[in-house]
Amino acid sequence: MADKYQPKPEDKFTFGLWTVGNMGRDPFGEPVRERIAPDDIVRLLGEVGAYGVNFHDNDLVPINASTPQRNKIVKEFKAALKETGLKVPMATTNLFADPAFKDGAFTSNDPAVRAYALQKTIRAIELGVECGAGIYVFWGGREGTESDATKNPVEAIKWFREAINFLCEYVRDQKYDLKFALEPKPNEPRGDIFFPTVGSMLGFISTLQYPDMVGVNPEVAHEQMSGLNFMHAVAQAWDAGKLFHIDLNDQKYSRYDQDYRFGAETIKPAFYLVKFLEDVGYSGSRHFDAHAYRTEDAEGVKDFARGCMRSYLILKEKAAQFNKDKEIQALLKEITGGTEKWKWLGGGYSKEKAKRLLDEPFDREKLGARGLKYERLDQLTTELLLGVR
Ligand code: GLT
Ligand code: MN
Ligand code: MN
Repeated sequence: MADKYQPKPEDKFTFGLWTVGNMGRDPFGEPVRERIAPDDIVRLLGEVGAYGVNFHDNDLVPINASTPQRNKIVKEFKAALKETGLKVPMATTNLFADPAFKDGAFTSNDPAVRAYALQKTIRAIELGVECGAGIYVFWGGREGTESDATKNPVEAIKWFREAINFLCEYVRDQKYDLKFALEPKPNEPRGDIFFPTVGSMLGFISTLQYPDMVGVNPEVAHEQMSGLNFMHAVAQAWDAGKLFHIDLNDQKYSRYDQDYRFGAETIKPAFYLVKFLEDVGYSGSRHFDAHAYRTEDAEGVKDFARGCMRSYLILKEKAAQFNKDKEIQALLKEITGGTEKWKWLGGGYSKEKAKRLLDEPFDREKLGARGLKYERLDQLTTELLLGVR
């Protein structure tokens, strides 16, 4: 019998070259795994059943590669894409690894660094478009400070806006079919990073010259680092029409950026997230921005990648079960009932409605005395997830 959790292209599961290619280096230890060439990563992803592969410019082409070297690498990479049928839905720029970016890229205090960051991004956009990318991610990993003596945040926000506006214009000029997705993170590698949460990024987008071209790329771990509810952040992005991409992974709350396998740690929040994405019909990539534990060898990396996709599909199945569960649905109906009586108040303000509302007699004590049965509903959800329903 075919495995019902075998990923299919329509699941839109993607990984970055930097995720399965992660060599397991950390601030205290040297790499534990060999480097894998980009075309071999593509084959590895094809083997485990992914739909696509994403990259930073320098995941594919080393920062100091000559033009002939670049062309050779891209040719081999494209051949591997053709061979496996994998797509490149997203690309991005590495604006954080090189020492030139030690004080940020678009928000560096040095105007020459800001200009270089813009040039590097334009070149990386060219590379992404050449490989078929439709989404371009901006993760401002070093756009921040350790000491607030060093940078004026209002200036930094203006520089960042200028850069994004410039790049939007460039993309329009070239007539590329490309949208931008900005990825927030509260800290690490900087002490503080500007635009730390999905909410702050959404606020910033509305100040741009071409806000329709720009959305967000929320990452599970980045909101959880701040102790926030990721699904709520995603819901706000969705409501604003800004959920252009998503980075799935996991981690223990309020810690450093752990980038664990999706579903490795916070099963219940992961369930509500998958249920949300499936219920609303999110059609973008399900990108796993995570990497295998440092304990793993090459086989362990495949276990990691398969685990991300398998957990997503299991949680998707659980979400469908939740939506079909008679007892759960009856409780939900009860909880959200009573709308008929108050229908007249919907659809916006009118003088008449305000008057009618002010005349309405409310039984406050009765409202407060009603038990909501949320304990029951939550327990049923827990039991469903634990597989005893
Ligand atoms: C880096 C970071 C991620 C970003 C990637 C895109 S790179 O691994 O931790 O959250 O999404 O630049
Ligand atoms: Mn990410
Ligand atoms: Mn992360």
